[in-house]
Amino acid sequence: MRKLSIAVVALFLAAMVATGASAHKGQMKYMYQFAPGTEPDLDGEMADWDVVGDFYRARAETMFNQFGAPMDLADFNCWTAWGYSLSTNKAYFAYWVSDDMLNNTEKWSTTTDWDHSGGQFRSFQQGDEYEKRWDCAQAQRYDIAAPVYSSSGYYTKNLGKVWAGTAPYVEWGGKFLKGNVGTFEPAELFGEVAIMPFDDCHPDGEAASVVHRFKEGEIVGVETNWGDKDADPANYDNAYWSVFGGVGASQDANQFGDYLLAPLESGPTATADNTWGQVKAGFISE
Ligand SMILES: [Ca+2]
Ligand SMILES: [Ca+2]
Ligand SMILES: [Ca+2]
Ligand SMILES: [Ca+2]
Repeated sequence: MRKLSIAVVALFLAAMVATGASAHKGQMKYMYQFAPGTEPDLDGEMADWDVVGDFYRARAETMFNQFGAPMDLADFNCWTAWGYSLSTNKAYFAYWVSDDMLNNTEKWSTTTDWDHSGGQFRSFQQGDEYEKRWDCAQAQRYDIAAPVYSSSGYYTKNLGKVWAGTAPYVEWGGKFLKGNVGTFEPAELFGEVAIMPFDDCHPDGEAASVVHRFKEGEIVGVETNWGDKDADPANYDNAYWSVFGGVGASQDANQFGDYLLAPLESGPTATADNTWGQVKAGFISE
């Protein structure tokens, strides 16, 4: 096991060097690798995420709040998980949310920096032309309300490049598991989203943009936020939850956390003596 741990650390450091990782927020997490043909169906059914174990999930219990409200799982509860596929070259984001009162202003604000370049990516204040070109270009902010239809008029949205926030660049499935939106009653929902990754998202569309190519073992930058608004849809109830705790992540990719793109659970790395499960144990014990 000691030998395994050393091998794992070597892999880990190689990935860090390869991506030029800067200091990001929080503790590294892992994106599940879907084997070709096993990518989730975007049908709103959760079952195809059963293979994505707890190791890959972020849960409300470990999220950070930028404001004052204490953790209360009856007020807000969730899990999120990220996956990717080398076959489809898409990122997959799944979430279960339980909320004592769901408004149609509530959503995931999900930010992505696939090549881990870091840096400011919105609100440059250098004029409209500059903003049009560079807003959400080198990192992206997606607002994901689905299956809720947002009061702002979307299920999914890219805040800087409208085209990049809709199908086929962002596709989703989802449904309510309990209750509904706007009823002042407890509600639960599930959603699953597929995102085409960009290193440069251009105002002229996909042909003018640079698509990111996922590589196993690379580290990408991501942050995921949910502001809980209950009685008053215009106000957060002192609750703005994030997976990594990066303040200002909506415009600064240096405030994201890190996800390592995991190897297949049952791929070439999985032999009798060296399964990814043991690798994960190595990470934990080291
Ligand atoms: Ca599904
Ligand atoms: Ca709540
Ligand atoms: Ca709420
Ligand atoms: Ca970037």
